[in-house]
Amino acid sequence: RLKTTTTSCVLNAPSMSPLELSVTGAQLRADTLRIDVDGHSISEFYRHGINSWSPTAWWYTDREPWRVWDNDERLLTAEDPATDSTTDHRSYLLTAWTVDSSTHRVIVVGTLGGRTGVFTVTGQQVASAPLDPEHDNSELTWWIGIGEECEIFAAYARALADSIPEFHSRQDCGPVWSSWYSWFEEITEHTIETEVPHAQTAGYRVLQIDDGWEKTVGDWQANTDFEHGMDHCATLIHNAGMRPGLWMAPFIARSSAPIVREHPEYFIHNADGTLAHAGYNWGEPYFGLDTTHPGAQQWLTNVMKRAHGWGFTYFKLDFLNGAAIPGVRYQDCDREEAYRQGLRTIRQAVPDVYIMGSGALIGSSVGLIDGMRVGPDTAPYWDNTERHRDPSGPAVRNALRNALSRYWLTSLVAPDPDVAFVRTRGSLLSDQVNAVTRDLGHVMGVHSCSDPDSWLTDSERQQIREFCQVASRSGADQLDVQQTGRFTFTINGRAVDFQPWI
Ligand code: 9PG
Repeated sequence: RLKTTTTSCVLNAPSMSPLELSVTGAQLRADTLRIDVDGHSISEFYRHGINSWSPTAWWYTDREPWRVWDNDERLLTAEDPATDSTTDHRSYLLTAWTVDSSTHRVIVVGTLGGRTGVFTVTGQQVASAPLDPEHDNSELTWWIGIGEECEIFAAYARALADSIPEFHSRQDCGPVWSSWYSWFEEITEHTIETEVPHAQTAGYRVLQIDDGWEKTVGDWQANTDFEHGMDHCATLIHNAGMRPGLWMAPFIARSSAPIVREHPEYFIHNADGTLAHAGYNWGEPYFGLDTTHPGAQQWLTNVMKRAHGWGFTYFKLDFLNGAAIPGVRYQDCDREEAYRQGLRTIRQAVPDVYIMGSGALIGSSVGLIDGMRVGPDTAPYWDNTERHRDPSGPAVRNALRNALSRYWLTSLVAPDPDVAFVRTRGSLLSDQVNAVTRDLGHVMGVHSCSDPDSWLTDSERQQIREFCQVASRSGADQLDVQQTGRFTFTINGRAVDFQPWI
């Protein structure tokens, strides 16, 4: 029985010793954990998604689950069979619930150590199981604490960092210009050449080439739109004093990619021997790399070393969850361990680069990557009415809600809320919402933008310079950001309230 002045729960775990709950948290080892709430019922709770894009928000037990709107193709990419349910409220890695809304006291329960629990929450009970019960039947380490919301989430984050031996503190990389949210796949060598001098003048530190440069997803060589090769672009960016950045998705390959034909054994299979679909994008299914296969590991190493050899030192590694899908692998290990093995292979191949993970499994990436996308794609529009209420659909609103709901990750990785906007050309966003996207960058501490210089007015150009200048400050000059509540902050003393936008 867990008792505080305002709440009382019954904790159920084998061989459990009495627990003292506090903000420092209690730890226990068990294969599953069940908390029966007794004396109050859980109404508001924290739903945390499995990967960068998965729906994450404070939600209510008396509503339908907060999940990817019925869209089977997107479900595979932005969710996971273990964390999605049409009927149950599921949360990955941790959950929390409010025990006293007047004092903002919450209970947080989570798993530690890179192996992850999935929670099922009802009004009366929080029950949990390992993410991959088939392969993972040894005990997990559970953490539970109670306290003021921001403090208790921060305490859990500290415990998580301490529990991962290979944990490296987050590094920062300065403001990033990305080609995605303006040109999408319509990029050429010329697009990049044109942007380089302007990005340099604006004060960007990284110029990142997104999807559209490769032959195909799975064939990581320059296509004919980059006729002088990727080393040419990297050199240009480098000579302009910026860090060359490249988008890749090395844990997946489109079904039509040559590597799938040549080495189907490098990919995760179904029990019947067919290749397992990791998701759909680019108009066809894609497969997930079996990162436990020695041949696949060598291929991955070669792919990363080659891109590094071109001169890229910042990698946006996307669709990472492809390596963690359920299925048959060369080595019979749990899927999170396979995923971490893949990240370690990359780290060993290219040790000193900045890695920004996207589509990343949140808990299993901690300690192995520098930056992490913490929400679905943003877009130059506010909401995604075409996808009804899908919280994983591209839109500023979805990106903002997800990112702020994961603010607690700040001490573990650089949490990327996706690009901020300044431009009014090629956008449906108002100046006011544009300013909100920049404040979001400031509070998360990760600044990126995709506005091409040629689309900007003179005053917008000036705003970009200011954004980059603030993002480049270090030490005592850095913005002073304080979280004052769930969605409220001060930025250098200026109060910023995101609640009305959530
Ligand atoms: C390039 C893009 C950009 C973008 C990434 C990622 O859930 N989904 O189906 C889904 C599809 C695409 C996607 C994200 C989610 O976009 O987030 O920044 O790099 O790939 O193709």
